[in-house]
Amino acid sequence: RSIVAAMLPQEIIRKKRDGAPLGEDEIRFMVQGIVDGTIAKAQIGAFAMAVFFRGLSMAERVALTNAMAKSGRVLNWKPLALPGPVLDKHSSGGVGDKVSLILAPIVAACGGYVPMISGRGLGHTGGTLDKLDSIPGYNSRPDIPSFERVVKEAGCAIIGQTADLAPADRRLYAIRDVTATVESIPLITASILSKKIAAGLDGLVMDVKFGSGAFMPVYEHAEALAQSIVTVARGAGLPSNAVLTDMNEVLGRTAGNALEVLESIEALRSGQGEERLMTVTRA
Ligand code: IUR
Repeated sequence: RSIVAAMLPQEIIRKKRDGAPLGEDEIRFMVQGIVDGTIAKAQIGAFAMAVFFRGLSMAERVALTNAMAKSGRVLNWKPLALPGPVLDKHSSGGVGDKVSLILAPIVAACGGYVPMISGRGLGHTGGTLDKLDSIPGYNSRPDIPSFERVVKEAGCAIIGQTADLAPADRRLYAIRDVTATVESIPLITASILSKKIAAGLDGLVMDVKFGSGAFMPVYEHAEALAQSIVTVARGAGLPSNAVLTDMNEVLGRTAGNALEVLESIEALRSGQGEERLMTVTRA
């Protein structure tokens, strides 16, 4: 406690600004201050910019991810005694990417359990949450007990980000958004994985998109993000793999929220979705 009390945000920002590695305790202190409001928005913005230019080592990324994951509620599936692994797939997003809608029910049919927490679209890409919200009456923000019940009974549930999972990420992301610090691989890694770890998963596959229909068009950047996510997830104790997929063309036959839901249902009913879409889903 005395060590924590002796820390100053400006000293930690200065250290990272000058390119020095941060300790786990310093990273935890920053995340704590982001959540409890004791660190000013200006300081959070400056910290994000220092990370943007200086980067974070894999060890620092693991520390940031773990601290953010523990900043709120962490789901625990053990008490439900599910007879299969708790699994998820996350995509960095791309035009026409409807893999989640097809994959979650398939994994459930194979005996896995998929508590999928999805996001909105970013830039010109569509988010799974936007697609589900095109279904009249679909409740994409149930309370946690309903979410757990549906995962247990149906084997999968896809919902939006809840207020109590990884609150540090919501605060940090809002500031990144207005300080030109979104495009940082260490910060993207911690943002995505903090939410996945808070969901209590046993395993994760990351689908990193590249090409004109993706948030990150350049292949080498997508590859670096995939490497970062897999390394940090494993470092944080979450078994993980990644695939890299080409989004220079729409994945599947349609782009547009309601159309993509229809295409996904059709692919599941017929077992004959568009070839590239089904190849990515199977991978
Ligand atoms: N999605 C996230 O959850 N976090 C990020 O930083 C980005 C996309 I970029």
